[in-house]
Amino acid sequence: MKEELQLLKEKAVKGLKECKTVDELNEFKVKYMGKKGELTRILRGMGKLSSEERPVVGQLANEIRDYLEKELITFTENLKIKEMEERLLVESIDVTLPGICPELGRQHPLSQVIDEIEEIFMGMGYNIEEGPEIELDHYNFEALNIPKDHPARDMQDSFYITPDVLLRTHTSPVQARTMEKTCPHVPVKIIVPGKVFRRDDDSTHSPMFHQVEGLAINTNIRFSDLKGTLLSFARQMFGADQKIRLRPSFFPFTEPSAEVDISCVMCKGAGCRVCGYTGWLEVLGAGMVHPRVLEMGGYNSEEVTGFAFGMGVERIAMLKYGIDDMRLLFENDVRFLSQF
Ligand code: 2U9
Repeated sequence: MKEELQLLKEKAVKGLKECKTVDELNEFKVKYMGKKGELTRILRGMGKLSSEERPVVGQLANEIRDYLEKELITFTENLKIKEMEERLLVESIDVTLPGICPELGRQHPLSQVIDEIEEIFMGMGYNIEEGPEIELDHYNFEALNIPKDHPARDMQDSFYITPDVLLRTHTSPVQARTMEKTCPHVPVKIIVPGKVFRRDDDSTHSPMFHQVEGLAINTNIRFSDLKGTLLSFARQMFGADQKIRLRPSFFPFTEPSAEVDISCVMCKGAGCRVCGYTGWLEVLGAGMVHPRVLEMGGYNSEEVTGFAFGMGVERIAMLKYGIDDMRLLFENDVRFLSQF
């Protein structure tokens, strides 16, 4: 058996030297030292040896196994280094080549406009509030003094889920909820951005669009505060030379109410196709908060007053970027979106 072991050692050393790859070394390990390997097979036969022979042969077999294991490690390390050197020669990297620039994504133009509006109002001390898109009839209409027979409350114009629950038609219910939450404290100075839903679908209307509405409540808030706030907003958003114009209007939740125009961003007021040759563009609705709405929010309308305003984000984005079809903002075509 000693001779058999010596022969095996010689054969194994020769076999080891013939290994040219790490894979071949792994095969070598299985062939000689694996569970069904040649060394293991010889060791299994040791049971037949006499008790004098067994320790001698056992020691020799252990020595051979240790020797082969050490050699295997050295060979494997050397081969790995050699393989790495060969690969580096073939796959060497030319660090002077220009890199491949990954295409960067960007914010959707509507998100950019919302962020910009938020920044402007935060600069004037407003907080940002958000609320549910699925809303109770109470907060969407009732708390805003919108009468039962108002066209917006018709099933044809709003997306009802049950008679009392609908997709909000404006972000105003968030203001109503904020008043309830904050009352009796003042001031309230919030803007509310978000998605709103109406049964409308053509080149200038989408069933889902975005609004930013604002609300300020305090002692002694006057119409002139509203005018000053909106002029400051228009100048920061559309340019320092902006003018605004207020025309009387009606909303159930404000009294008095106004439509707010800015001077045309295309012709600077001279008159063009975009502004219908008037020099003005309608971008906002606004007014003093109706005393009934203040009362429903918990405030005493004899002690505090407030103003509110609202704007459609899509309209602002279309004017700011010269986009002529609202649907482009919702098609997610990167050729369009990458321009902003
Ligand atoms: C409370 C009190 C008053 C919010 C207001 C408007 C005028 C308005 C439109 C602009 C374009 C909606 O997106 S649009 O179609 N909004 O004209 N919104 S005042 O008034 C409020 C809101 C909440 C508690």
